Amino acid sequence: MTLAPDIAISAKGQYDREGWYQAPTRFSAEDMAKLRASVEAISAQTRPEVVYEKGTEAVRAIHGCHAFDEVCARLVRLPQLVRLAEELVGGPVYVYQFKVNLKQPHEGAAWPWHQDFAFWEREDSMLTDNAVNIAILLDDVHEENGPLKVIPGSHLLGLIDEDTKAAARSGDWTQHVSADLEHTVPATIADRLAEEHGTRLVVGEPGSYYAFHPTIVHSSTDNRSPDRRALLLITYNSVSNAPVAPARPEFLVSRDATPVTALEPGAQL
Ligand code: 6CS
Ligand code: FE
Repeated sequence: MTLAPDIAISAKGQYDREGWYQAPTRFSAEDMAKLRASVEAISAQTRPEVVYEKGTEAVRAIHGCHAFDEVCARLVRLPQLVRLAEELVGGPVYVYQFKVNLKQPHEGAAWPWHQDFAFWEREDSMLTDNAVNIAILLDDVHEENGPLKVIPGSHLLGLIDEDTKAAARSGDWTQHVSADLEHTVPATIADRLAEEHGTRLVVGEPGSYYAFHPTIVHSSTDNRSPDRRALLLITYNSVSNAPVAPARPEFLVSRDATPVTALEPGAQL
């Protein structure tokens, strides 16, 4: 049964109401193969943008790839992503942050309950949460390989976290991308919110992509399966919301707030 056009749920309508939205289309297998090849090549390099799971050589995440890899540089300009970000943010956007969270088979560690905006407000002095995360599934994501879990509607609650941690900030960016995060939502609060609002798993076939809000409460578990769960995340920020003087490394916080110009319609990677 197809929804009559007048009751089709708009991306903006669902995103504003629930804090997340799944795009109706998927990237092609060819595009995914190109992205995975770039991720493999970058993961093999020794450079600050590549971080590892604690005490292991398993890559946890790679950062800022759009600034030095040409496939990633094209990806952030694809019209289907730029136009979606512009619609959800309500105006011109730039790439604030780019990362791939690898969540390796058996070794990929959890991401505790948190809100991304807590990091961007407290560590980068971002003024508002008028930004959007676009998450592209590079692998098949299912219930067993540590999918991202979001709490719909929690983006409307402002920042909820252990302010004692905020009071004693480390100033160490590695505490913002490890399994032992500096700014978290206490599990007791997250569990109560999950009871009240329900949860949504970000699962799907490779090439599926979602948008989720910077303030939505989310987490993911350890990956105890043999299947990798690589998630590519592009954060588009409103050009009017660029932090004045971010201190963290540029591969975590872009200094270039020039609006992204989309490639021609139908552009491929
Ligand atoms: O600190 C940051 O910018 C990153 N850390 C987390 C846990 N989520 C937001 C962002 O990717
Ligand atoms: Fe996050």
